[in-house]
Amino acid sequence: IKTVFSGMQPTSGVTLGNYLGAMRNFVKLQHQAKCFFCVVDLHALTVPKDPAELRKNTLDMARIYVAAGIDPNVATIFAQSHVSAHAEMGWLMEVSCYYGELQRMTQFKDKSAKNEVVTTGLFTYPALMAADILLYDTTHVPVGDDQKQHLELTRDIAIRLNNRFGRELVVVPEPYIPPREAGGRIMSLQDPTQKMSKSDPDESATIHMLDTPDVIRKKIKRAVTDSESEVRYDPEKKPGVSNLMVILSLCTGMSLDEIAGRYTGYGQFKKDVAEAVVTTLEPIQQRYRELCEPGVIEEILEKGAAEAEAVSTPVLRRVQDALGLLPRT
Ligand code: AQP
Repeated sequence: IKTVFSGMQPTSGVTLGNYLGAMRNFVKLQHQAKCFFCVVDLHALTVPKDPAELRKNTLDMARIYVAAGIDPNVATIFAQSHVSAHAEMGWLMEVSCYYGELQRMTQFKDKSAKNEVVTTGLFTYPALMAADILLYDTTHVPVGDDQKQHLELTRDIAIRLNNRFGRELVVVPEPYIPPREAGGRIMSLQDPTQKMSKSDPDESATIHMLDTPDVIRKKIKRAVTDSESEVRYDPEKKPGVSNLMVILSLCTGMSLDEIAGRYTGYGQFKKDVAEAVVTTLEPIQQRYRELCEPGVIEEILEKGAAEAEAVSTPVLRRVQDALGLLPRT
């Protein structure tokens, strides 16, 4: 692992799924590789947003990165729109991938069916995601399981460009996706066959990273399980219980086997899951509050943008040149 890039959209209500599936790995990887963690505000615009809210959520997402343990002196944290290479490279990726490829993206199918307004950007979003990744000569991309298809497209575009130009014009990135039992797909508390999602209209289905301890306890108490009483890992037959087991395992370090051997019913099990989540999120929430002091996160983003620009501009120039765009003299 040499270079890591990942991004999260600044939508309000970052979830426990975002944390366990992706952000937790960002924190680990920052000590193993050069890391770029982006607040992808341009991606957030694919679904129309209130401007003031988007600005606030962008700052909040960056605060949550730092609060979760990403050290801005070790990794680069920045806002996507602060580095114009992303938008420029985005266009170059749009002209390097095919309409049919974008049409096959299942996230577009899901989101366009749910949203009233379907923007062109929602359709071309995976091309911008490819740009984000390829701009840093990224070797590994830590994301949740739901991003697998988009990442596969990024790899296809990269391989196509390299074949066309007969050299390693861009680095072909590898996915870094945890298996399901390691948090790759945290499920909804109300419908454990669906992924936990920020945009779920059912509040009780999702744990947000900034939920209070009482709210977390209530949501886990109400989480859908099954009519048995056995705590056993079986995502097919017992999706609700298995999901809670994964959450407990990731929040405490206990293995799934240890957890299975510990309980004879769901009452104490759910209480322990709730306390483990509260204990995991409380210090993050405390640091988040400290980071709300004016100017603190803005300074981190300013420094991050300069670092990101220095790395991405030469890569953009390399791709522009290969595609035949005239350099400025
Ligand atoms: N349920 C999940 N389990 C594990 N990982 C998850 N991720 C999202 N949901 C889960 C991962 O978190 C990162 C956030 O990416 P994003 O901000 O682009 O959001 P998203 O992938 O569109 O998913 P969300 O957060 O649930 O938003 P909506 O509701 O808009 O779909 C990614 O690495 C993602 O894989």
